[in-house]
Amino acid sequence: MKKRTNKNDKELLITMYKKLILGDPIDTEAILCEVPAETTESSFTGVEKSVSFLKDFTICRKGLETEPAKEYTREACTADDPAGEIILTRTLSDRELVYGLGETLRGINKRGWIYVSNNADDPNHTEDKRSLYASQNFLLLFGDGAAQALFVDVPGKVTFDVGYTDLKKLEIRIASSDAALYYAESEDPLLLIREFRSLIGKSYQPPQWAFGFGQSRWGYKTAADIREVADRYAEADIPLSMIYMDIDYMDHFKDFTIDEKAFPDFPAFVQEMKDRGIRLIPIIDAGVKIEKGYSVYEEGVQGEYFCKKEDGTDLVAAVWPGKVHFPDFLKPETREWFGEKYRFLTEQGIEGFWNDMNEPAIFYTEDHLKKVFEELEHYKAMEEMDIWTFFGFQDLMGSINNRPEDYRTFYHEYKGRRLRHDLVHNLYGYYMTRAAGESLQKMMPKGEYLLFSRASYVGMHRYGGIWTGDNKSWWSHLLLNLQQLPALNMCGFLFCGADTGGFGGDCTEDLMLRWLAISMFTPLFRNHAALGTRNQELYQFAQTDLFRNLIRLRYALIPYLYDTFTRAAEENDLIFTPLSLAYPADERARTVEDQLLVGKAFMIAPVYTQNASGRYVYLPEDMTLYRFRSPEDVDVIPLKAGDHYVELSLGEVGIYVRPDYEFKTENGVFRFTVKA
Ligand code: MIG
Repeated sequence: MKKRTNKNDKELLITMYKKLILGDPIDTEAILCEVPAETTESSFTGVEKSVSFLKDFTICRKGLETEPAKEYTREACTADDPAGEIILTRTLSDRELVYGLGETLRGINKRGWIYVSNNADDPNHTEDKRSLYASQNFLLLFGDGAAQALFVDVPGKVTFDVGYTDLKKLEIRIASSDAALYYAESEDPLLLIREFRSLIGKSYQPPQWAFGFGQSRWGYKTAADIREVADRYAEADIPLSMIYMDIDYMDHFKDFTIDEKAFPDFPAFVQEMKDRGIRLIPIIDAGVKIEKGYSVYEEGVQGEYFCKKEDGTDLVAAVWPGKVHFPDFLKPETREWFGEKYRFLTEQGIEGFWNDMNEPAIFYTEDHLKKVFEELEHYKAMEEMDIWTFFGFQDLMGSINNRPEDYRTFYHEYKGRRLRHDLVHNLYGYYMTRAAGESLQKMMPKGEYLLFSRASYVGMHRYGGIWTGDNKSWWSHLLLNLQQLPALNMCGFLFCGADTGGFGGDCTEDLMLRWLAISMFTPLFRNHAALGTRNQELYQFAQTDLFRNLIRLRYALIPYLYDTFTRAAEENDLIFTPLSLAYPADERARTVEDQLLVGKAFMIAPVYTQNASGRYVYLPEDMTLYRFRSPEDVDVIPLKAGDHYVELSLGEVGIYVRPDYEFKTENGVFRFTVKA
């Protein structure tokens, strides 16, 4: 891709992607450069249309007859009013594969389900769900003729029906009459990914120490709790580079405060841990506690940094601290102000953060709660509830949090427009993390910081990574962990990982052993668990030797993973490549959903079922299996292309080195070099 500069000094790209603008879309800044819009079919209304360069798609735009108002609050643009909607449809051939969509549920191939981009705080990642915490609207269709890529750059709700309603149809429903669409086609699907990545800008890369192993748990309350974790890892002789601090460290869950009783001399404690090779990584939540005298709140009100309601007053919602205001991260002034707040912690020696609850999660809004109480009066007065009344009552109580209606009651200021929240909902976590990233870059000596977020949108990948949120200690979530990686990479999210061992639910020793054997390959490598679940620090389990050796294996892999990461960031490449993309001529490779290439040198095929002695592995070419029990204890097994049953007991990790590569150990570090 070539670049040239126009008179405004904005980079104009000569790219294979073409842009279609419908109506007056919101500029999300997902795409960094100005892609010339080749066709501006701006105002077709209510008619089906095939636009020449969106080859196989039919577009139907149901919009307003008039030009969109600058005040972008019209009801016609809501998800519930079909007057403002764009529908893209396309037939899927039997042989086509549909990849992408970033952080979503189900397999690498997205066919056969419906996905809704609508960032959601939902801790139950079951197969029937449609939304997770992220919206990454990039689709790749390939495997039958030329490959096609489509990016739907719309920050509100977008529904991707990928063969859900009709197995052979793709239908994309945009809940707005305004959209920016980017489309390209090529014989080479990997080229489409690289080109897309060059449009959205270089991925965030953390410092190398962030590739170490981290221990986290919601519920470490005091310095003593954290010291105990460090001590017990040291006693077990298991390497540890980070301990995460969850909301417990704050004073009443207030951002940029520390509970001084629990952490009497925080800077000294940070230093003490750093001297032991452990960095502390605190959490930051989106909501700012409403409390007289709390400087962040006072400044936020004064500076008009918070999201406002229709009547111009600040929205009052509730999250962990109780009542909060939400910073309007879409305003540059708010971002600068909030980003600068991280200094409170960096000045005490902190070098990394995780941003949470930034969908944003809302336990309830003050306004809605009032209505609930009013309605309760009505129920209270009843002699008896019939069953439908009872269900209504249950609903009233059970759906207080994260209500779509609440997301329509507050506004953002963005590029001279007032935007109702639901129309830009999926940008909130992105812009919170952008606020943090832009400031941290300035605060850190080398410009290097660790930062990742729960909610995201394409574009956020330039400022931080992501973790995939509240998974469970379920075997199915092992496979999900692996299957989410390629699509995250496609959207620029290279620094990513899942809560190892599972966040919710109780983790067993065998689950943890198998999970580590997967997540040791992911850039973000963190054991995290929810309050109230069984303790799952690695020293809690009996077979300490196995755990130690798995973590030692990770550390031996770090130089390779870091180099692979750096190259992927520089060359807009994937770290995790599905076999279908790496071996396009191989019929079997098309459907492999539980193996991945990691960088260029090797493949992984981990065990993800309980009580298995190993698993079937498909080799698209001859490979050498290195079956590790520790960095020093390894079986070397040359394998021919084809199917193999590979024995892998608990604590064993298989690395399948590709024929052009050679594996060596140098001073305890693994090297995979191209054969001479
Ligand atoms: O409502 O801070 O996903 O990692 O431990 C739960 C407590 C809030 C959700 C995060 C999780 C974190 C938890 N948070």
